[in-house]
Amino acid sequence: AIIYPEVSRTFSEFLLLPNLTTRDCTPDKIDLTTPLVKFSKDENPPMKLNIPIVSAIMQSVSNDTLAIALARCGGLSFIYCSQPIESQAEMVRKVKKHKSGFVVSDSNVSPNQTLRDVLAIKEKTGHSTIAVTDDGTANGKLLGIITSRDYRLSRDPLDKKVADFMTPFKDLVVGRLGITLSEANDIIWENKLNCLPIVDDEQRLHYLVFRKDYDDHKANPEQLMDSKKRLMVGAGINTWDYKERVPELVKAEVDVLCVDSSDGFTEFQRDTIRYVKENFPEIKIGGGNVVDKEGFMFLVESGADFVKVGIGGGSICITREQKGIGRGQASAVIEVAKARDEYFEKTGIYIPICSDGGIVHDYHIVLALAMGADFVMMGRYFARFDESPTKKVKRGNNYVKEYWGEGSNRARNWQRYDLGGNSNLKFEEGVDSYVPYAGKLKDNLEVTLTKIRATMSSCGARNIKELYQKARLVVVSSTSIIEGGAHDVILKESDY
Ligand code: MZP
Repeated sequence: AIIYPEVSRTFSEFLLLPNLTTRDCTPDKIDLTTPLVKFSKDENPPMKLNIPIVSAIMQSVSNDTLAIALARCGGLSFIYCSQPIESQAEMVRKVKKHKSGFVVSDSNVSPNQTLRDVLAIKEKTGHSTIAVTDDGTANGKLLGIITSRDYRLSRDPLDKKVADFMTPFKDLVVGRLGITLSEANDIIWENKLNCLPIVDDEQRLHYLVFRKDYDDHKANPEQLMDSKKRLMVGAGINTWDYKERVPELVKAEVDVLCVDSSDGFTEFQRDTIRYVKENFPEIKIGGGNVVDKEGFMFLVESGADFVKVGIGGGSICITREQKGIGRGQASAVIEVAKARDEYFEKTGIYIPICSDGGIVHDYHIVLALAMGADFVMMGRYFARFDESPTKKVKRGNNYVKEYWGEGSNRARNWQRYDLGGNSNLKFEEGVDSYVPYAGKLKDNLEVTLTKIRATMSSCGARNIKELYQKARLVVVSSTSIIEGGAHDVILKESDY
């Protein structure tokens, strides 16, 4: 055997040292965009994430609801593949129905006009417009407007008029608002939306009208329908039914695939990636998981567009206990990132890497990025939110949500039924557990992103690339970890 002298380390064993924070590096100026897939040094990455965060390919994490919520915040979900092909494809389709931005307008409002001007014009001319929200509900994000000089408010039933007007745009969802006029006004002013409410004769609010992009002023609505932007979604695939699964996911318009396996250094994985590359060359596919240079190079040579790193670090994972296979997540990321940089140096091709599993504290995300990850994948983090697919239950005085590993018998059960009850369950590599319920994804993610930006600001890094270059990491002793938390004080109960 080869015995490596280096100790295998986890995130919690490291801290970042602060660098000079310059005025142009305050948290509000930090850019978190990151490449998702392979690109060469002379081109821009063909797919990027606005935030370096994706959700795990797990039954208890990534369904369509969570995927929509995360994509709206700039991240990406990989819909789980431990389900029948048709139901996974249906989840992908549901995410793809949502628009991420849309403006259709032939209104005669000029770029500098304000909401007040718009309201005045509306008053004078009777021009009307219809707002589009991304999910057709009042909670959805306002996306764009449709205006028409011919469409005027009248005493006719508004819905009929709107329905008629909408016919050529039936792909769009019109936001029916379940909120009051004053709530709508709050939203308008808070978000500085150039937007006007459409009310009926009894001042009941029907639609919000808003205009996002004045540059599209003269655009032809049909053309704008070609340029429609939709939410991005990924999907996991496995190494045994990919020839049936991938074509269905492609038909459902999936944006990116990832082979879901705890050990990606296998011929099965290579065959899966090659099949996708040969049959669907336009589809991007990630491989994994690996923990060293050898595994990384194997997947790169197999054609992977990104590589996922990590074995045994997941919160629900017992692979290390069951099989004795794995590596501390920090050591794995550091080695694979070095291999990625060497490969880039040699070939000019950059293969993004994803640190998968083992993120416990928000600052671990920054550590993973500083160590060279392009983005992180998380399961436990997302399982806690309203949008995750699992049950919320009360335990004692607290609410918790269920969270189980893909290697647990609970997750694998679907195969037994799907394959006619023939497959035997092997030993378990994952556990079935609870995580503390934490509320809405958006609220929690906003806090996490604020913390990430604050840490990067302290490191003097305005973007992730600068973080790689500038971050200074130290290994901490076990006693300094204790020093890092509140210590030697009696904590008061928080009352706010
Ligand atoms: P975490 O964010 O909960 O720490 O880890 C999530 C990751 O754990 C997943 O993305 C996946 O790589 C891994 N995972 C999922 N199920 C199992 C298992 O049952 C597992 N062993 O290790």
